[in-house]
Amino acid sequence: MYAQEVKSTGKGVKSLDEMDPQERAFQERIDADIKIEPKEWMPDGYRKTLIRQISQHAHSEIVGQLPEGNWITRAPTLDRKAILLAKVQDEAGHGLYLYCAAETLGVSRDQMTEDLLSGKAKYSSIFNYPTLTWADIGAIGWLVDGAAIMNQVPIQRCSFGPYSRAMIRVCKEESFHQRQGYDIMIKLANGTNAQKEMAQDALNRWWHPSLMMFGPPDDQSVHSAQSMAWKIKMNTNDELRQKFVDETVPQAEYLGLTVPDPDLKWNEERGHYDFGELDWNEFYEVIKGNGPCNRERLEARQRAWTDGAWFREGLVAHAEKRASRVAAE
Ligand code: FAQ
Repeated sequence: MYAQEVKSTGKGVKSLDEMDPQERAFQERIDADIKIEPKEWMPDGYRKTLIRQISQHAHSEIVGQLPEGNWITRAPTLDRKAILLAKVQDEAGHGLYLYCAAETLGVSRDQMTEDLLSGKAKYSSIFNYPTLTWADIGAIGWLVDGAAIMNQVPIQRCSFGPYSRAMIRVCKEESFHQRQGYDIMIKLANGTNAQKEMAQDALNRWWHPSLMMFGPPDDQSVHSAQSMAWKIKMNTNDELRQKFVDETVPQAEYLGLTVPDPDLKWNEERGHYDFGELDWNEFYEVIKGNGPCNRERLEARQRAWTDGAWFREGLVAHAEKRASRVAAE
């Protein structure tokens, strides 16, 4: 069996000529857009990269419930509360599909949970920022779900069957999330002066972290080249970031809000917006665990795990009792 560790650096991507026959046949299937299914042979590096990306993605959905969950009890109307509740529940569902997709690759749910709770596993940087006002709920739906869609729509076409199929449903739900967020922003931006200021303040705080969701600049991205060759990623981080800026700036203009970037300017020649350099030190600090809410988020997940122990134990006891009754019959 082919067991060479594929180094996931841009430079480490092998050409077809450098591959052994099994690996070459695998790559040719990917190049022909044939999906890879869990029980089929795959290079170790492909499996590892998928486990890393899908589990990080699942953790992001789970931890991502926390910033918005913080506002469920304080939503301004019953309708807003019902919508937010449904949205946060959708995120839990996304986490579960994704954990299942990762499990098909041989990693256990327990292992993934342990990695999250111990702080070993990464989850999206964006969820380490606080939700200070109701407008933040609008900004998250509009910008964070908007960025998530931009990233995940192409992954619907990725090479691994379970991940690509999970993305189809996830993207449908994310579209509703984005619309509900933008709807909150429309109401606030057209409300009183104080409401408009609150919307602007949320945009000011969430704009740059949302752009960082796409990952480091291409020249610092460790995994992009190999992940793109394997069609685990379909675009580079900078390509998707640019697409997001191009689509979102007109939406901010429609709201009458100002994107907090003095360097933002339409570039006629490129047919894209130019935008200012992001603070990548901030990004690396956040993913190292030093963002404004990293500790709080992890503690919330650890508490939920501990508090839920009685329920998990109850389920196991019930399943064991049932199994022994069936065996006795
Ligand atoms: N945060 O070489 P690359 C959502 C890490 S879901 C934290 O470019 P890659 C729904 C990266 O892991 C949001 N870490 O990495 C929702 C790697 O470290 P490692 C999540 C980041 O994997 C909405 C290192 O930096 N979406 O929002 C981040 O090729 C509202 C080098 O980076 C997904 O996970 C980051 N932002 O590209 C839920 C989508 N960026 O692992 C609730 C699938 C990079 O070597 C409420 N994932 N890193 O230790 C992907 O498309 C990719 O994994 C990227 C990163 C694009 C995120």
